[in-house]
Amino acid sequence: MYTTNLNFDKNKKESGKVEALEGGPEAEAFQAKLDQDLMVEPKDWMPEAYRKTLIRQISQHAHSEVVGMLPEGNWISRAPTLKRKAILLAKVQDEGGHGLYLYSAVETLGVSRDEVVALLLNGTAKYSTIFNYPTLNWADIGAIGWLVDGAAIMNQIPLQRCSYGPYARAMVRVCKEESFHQRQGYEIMLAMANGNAAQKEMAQDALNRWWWPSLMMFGPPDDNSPNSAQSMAWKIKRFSNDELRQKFIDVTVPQADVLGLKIPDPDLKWNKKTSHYDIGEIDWDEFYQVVKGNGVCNRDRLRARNDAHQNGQWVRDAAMAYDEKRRKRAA
Ligand code: BYC
Repeated sequence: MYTTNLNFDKNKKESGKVEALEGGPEAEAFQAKLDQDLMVEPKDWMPEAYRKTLIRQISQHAHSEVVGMLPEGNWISRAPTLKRKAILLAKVQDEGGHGLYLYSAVETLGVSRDEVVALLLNGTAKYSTIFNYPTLNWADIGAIGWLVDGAAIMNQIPLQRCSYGPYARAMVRVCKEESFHQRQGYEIMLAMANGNAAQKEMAQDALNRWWWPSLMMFGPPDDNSPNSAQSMAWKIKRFSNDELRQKFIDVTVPQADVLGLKIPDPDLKWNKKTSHYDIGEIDWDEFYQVVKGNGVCNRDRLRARNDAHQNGQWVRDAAMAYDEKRRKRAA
């Protein structure tokens, strides 16, 4: 799908070419593309800060997909029926696939997948806070599909129009799959909310625990979001964190009503003037604690990824050995 290891930035240095000066013809061509809503492609000139921002966001997005396999993977062997198990297995595999498209997209920016994965494994790179919360029971799997994938879609649909071509194109397929994921989660919630009293209570408890962390997925409030202004000017982000959070709240509250479940927010109310729901205070201290690595599962998640990386070393070695053999034969 994508070319990998283009290393165009390094090539530029090697061939002695210098970056276009601010306001030079290459910078003007870049800006003209943005103004016309055209996509910037890997071989196009781009400001170094634009490239770095994309590497940061796309690699963190990829890490989130891969780390995001862990909380749900925890329930594959304990899904209540064979059908549920098969569906969950497919969903978790999809998330791994999303990670692969995104790592490929990030490689078009001149960094290798090894480099960005190393930053995840040593705890330097971020991934979504939501995956540092534990999945305690089956209802949590419903809540993740409904709320976490629901929030992810809300954020990712506009990313299909992001100014960087490989990222935007990766999002098209990701969004289609996320839409199935959201429905499978909602359907689990529907079954539990319409089940016996204990099942309904489990569904409510899962909503209580996942609601606020899901709202935090959209990132800090706009007035505390250092990257937003520039990312929006570059058309990487098409909506602000608060705008997307509000859209998510507005579509999700009626879905909770259909389930007969209560959103755990005493201040939640419909605002006739704005035609949006108002909500209570989000606990941003909790968000920053989880970002800093102090969430319930941060350490477990990093340990699991590091173990998987080490245990997979023989696969990478075998692939390299096979490639070497093939090259020799071809030569
Ligand atoms: N968690 O200036 P801001 C999925 C960081 S996975 C952790 O607003 P930006 C799924 C942020 O990185 C879907 N960190 O940043 C998978 C920044 O720190 P740095 C995941 C967060 O980038 C499996 C700082 O806070 N989706 O769907 O303009 C199973 C300041 O924030 C978070 C994506 O990754 C957070 N929640 O906006 C099920 C979407 N929020 O990097 C489901 C792609 C903020 O400066 N990413 N931070 O050190 C984005 O759209 C944007 O990066 C964000 C943040 C809206 C998340």
